[in-house]
Amino acid sequence: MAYENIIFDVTDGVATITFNRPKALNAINGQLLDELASALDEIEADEQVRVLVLTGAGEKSFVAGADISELATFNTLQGKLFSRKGQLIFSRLQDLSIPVIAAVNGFALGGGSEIALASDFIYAAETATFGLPEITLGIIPGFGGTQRLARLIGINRAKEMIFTGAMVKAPEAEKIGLVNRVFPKDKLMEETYKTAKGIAKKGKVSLREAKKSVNNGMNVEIGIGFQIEADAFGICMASPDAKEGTGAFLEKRKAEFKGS
Ligand code: CO8
Repeated sequence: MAYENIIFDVTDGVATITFNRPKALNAINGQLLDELASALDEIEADEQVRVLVLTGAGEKSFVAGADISELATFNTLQGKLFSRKGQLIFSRLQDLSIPVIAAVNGFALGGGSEIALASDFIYAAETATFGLPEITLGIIPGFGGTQRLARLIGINRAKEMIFTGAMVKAPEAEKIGLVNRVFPKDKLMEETYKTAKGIAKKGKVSLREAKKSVNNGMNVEIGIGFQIEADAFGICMASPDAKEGTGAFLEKRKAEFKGS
């Protein structure tokens, strides 16, 4: 698929999706969602990709939300279907078998915050701004935000952000656990790729099983979570990567994971 609203790149096992609608501060329209889904298809089909980085084109914005000019035309059914479409695609991000890092370079508002919330963790430029301002438009977060934000930062803080629509600057976002790390804006991508490349050198099976274990354990009773972890551990032990990792330690050399 030729992309018009995103830039898709794969270098040294790290895929990058850059949201790219600069005239609308990279806001999400239906076409952008289709392109995001298509890029995820490409990633899933490419054994070499070990990590995905999400970011926004330009200095000002990561993603400024759903495209309000498109949203404003929706009737009830169209709104519901668009919400569902976004939820399903963002859930694919959350469930992707490789780690996903959101590098938030500017405004991450509404659907932009919701994309970041579907990633595994968020790095932010110190100039980045988060927020779920849907309430000021007479609507609510509809791409998973009411669910993921409360799980990440706690129900009361999530309700405060959703009910007020207030903007949260990166340092505050870090304090409340929405963001993992904050960097000067000219260091954000360098630091993100440093982490991404480090992760890309790890075993693909163990990354996949670790992510699955944490994600699937979040919504079940802890005893079931332990069982999920033990099953995932067993899958890792059966992998050539586990033989390589443990063997390399015992032979006092660096592990060379082949990703199986
Ligand atoms: N949609 C469409 N266009 C946008 C959006 C957007 N979300 N955000 C910015 N733009 C456009 C502006 O209209 C403007 O275009 P133009 O130059 O043609 O007038 C251009 O981008 C630049 O924006 P501003 O001039 O407004 O730039 P400022 O620096 O003054 O302000 C802000 C930047 C604060 C980011 C401001 O643009 C803003 O408030 N944007 C809207 C943010 C917002 O409310 N986002 C939430 C949208 S709703 C949503 O995300 C719901 C998700 C769930 C959907 C569920 C399915 C139904």
